[in-house]
Amino acid sequence: MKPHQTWELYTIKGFEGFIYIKNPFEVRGQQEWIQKCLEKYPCKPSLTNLDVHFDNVDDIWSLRNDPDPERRSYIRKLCWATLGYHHNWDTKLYNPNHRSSMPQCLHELSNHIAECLGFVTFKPEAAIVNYYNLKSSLGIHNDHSEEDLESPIISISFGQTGLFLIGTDNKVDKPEAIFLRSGDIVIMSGVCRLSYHAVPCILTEDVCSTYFDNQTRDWEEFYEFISRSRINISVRKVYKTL
Ligand SMILES: O=C(O)CCC(=O)C(=O)O
Repeated sequence: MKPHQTWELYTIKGFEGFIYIKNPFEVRGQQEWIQKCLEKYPCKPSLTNLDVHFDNVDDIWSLRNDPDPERRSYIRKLCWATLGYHHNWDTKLYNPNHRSSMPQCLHELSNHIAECLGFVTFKPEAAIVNYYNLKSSLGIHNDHSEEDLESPIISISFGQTGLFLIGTDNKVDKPEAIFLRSGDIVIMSGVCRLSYHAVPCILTEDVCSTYFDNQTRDWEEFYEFISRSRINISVRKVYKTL
């Protein structure tokens, strides 16, 4: 990442606790994170949406070259992966006994962001990685599953641009809309921690020339994927620390 003294931070009047950081990553940093989100984070011990439908699916990224068309399609069917304490989508609860370890790099990245912004008690305990294709959207919701609602959510976006709507504690107030481009970070803290939000659509932009100018051969396949997709990692502190 770039030195934090150079980060461009923005807030929105009337949306206290909402912080937008315009892409503070170096080009190489973004490439490494995208690579991790595709190669590492959908593998065990993470849970993914594919576990529900298919047995023994792991290393989803390398299956993109599988001779079997069904297995080859898994990467495009990937919608989410959970890391650390696993969010249960049905009960909207976490289970203290149902967790895997948080990847060290993600732990360090989110701690660094939190510290730079003064959230000194933040502890990265759970992450949801969302994978969007160009037709995906995320409906209006707020994140209330965590016991610790005093700690912020740190949300990092890569790849194609998401239109992000941030509202208030009710679904009636008019939301503000911002574009989240590759590398952008959003913090939802304080009053905004429980605000309703949504991603109604994904837009395509030329992410290659803007962000990934030094393409190597190894990177080509990641670029091909990301030119048609968006990835969002949201990191959370789940439990109150005594
Ligand atoms: O994709 C995004 O920017 C938001 C993700 C989100 O709201 C969530 O995972 O709860």
